[in-house]
Amino acid sequence: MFTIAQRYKFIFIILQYYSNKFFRYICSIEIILFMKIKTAEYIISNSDVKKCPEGNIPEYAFIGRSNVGKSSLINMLTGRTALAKTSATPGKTLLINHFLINKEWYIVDLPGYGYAKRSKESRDKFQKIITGYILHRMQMTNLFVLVDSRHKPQKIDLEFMEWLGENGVPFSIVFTKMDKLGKEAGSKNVREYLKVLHETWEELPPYFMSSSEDGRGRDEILDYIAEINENITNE
Ligand SMILES: Nc1nc2c(ncn2[C@@H]2O[C@H](COP(=O)(O)OP(=O)(O)O)[C@@H](O)[C@H]2O)c(=O)[nH]1
Ligand SMILES: [Mg+2]
Repeated sequence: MFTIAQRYKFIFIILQYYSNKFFRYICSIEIILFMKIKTAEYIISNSDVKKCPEGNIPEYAFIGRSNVGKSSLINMLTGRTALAKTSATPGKTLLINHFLINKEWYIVDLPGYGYAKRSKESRDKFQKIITGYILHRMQMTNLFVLVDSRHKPQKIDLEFMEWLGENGVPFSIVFTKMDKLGKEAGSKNVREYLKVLHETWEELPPYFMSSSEDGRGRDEILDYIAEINENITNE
């Protein structure tokens, strides 16, 4: 019925079809599992949410107590040593900083909270900026709440997370400075932290353990971002 040449051609077409499919599958795995930071650019700093960049590029915001290691984490994630300024004098800036990554998504560096020496005026301003951004910024796809892995759960962080939950804000936790504790002590602290969260949360938010010193958590956080980005584009 078919000549041998036709049979071979048929088999060849089938093989080509499946190898193409397989190739595309491998490529999509690569996108999801290995996010590479090709470009990281500082774009703008604002104290007014309305002046933040327009458009619908997804944003990943970072927040936590002053000195928790937020700037260091942003530098570690992007592989740029001085993208976000790291400093030993906390609590000074009340700005929303946008960094464009791979021309595809933003890292947003939010002001640190819980800085005791702030004036009432400064605290009110902080409140306005934070609620304005977190509750009304449509582009914010996830908020990373940073907590220092060395400390016991702090009231200010727990209350802040509760407020996020009440307002339906999608967030995850990053335990910072994991290198400062031994392996055992570090994971014990995290376990105890999660136990306290379980007292109020039925379902725990995603969490990551990181260190800006040794790069721990980098792949996990970037993959998490890549996965959300992928879901957004496929929607
Ligand atoms: N050992 C260690 N020190 C860190 C880490 N992250 C931040 N630090 C230090 O903690 C201090 C505050 O960090 P910074 O990134 O400026 O905190 P921010 O105020 O939250 O932006 C700096 O002295 C950093 O060098 C970390 O992962 N490991
Ligand atoms: Mg900082």
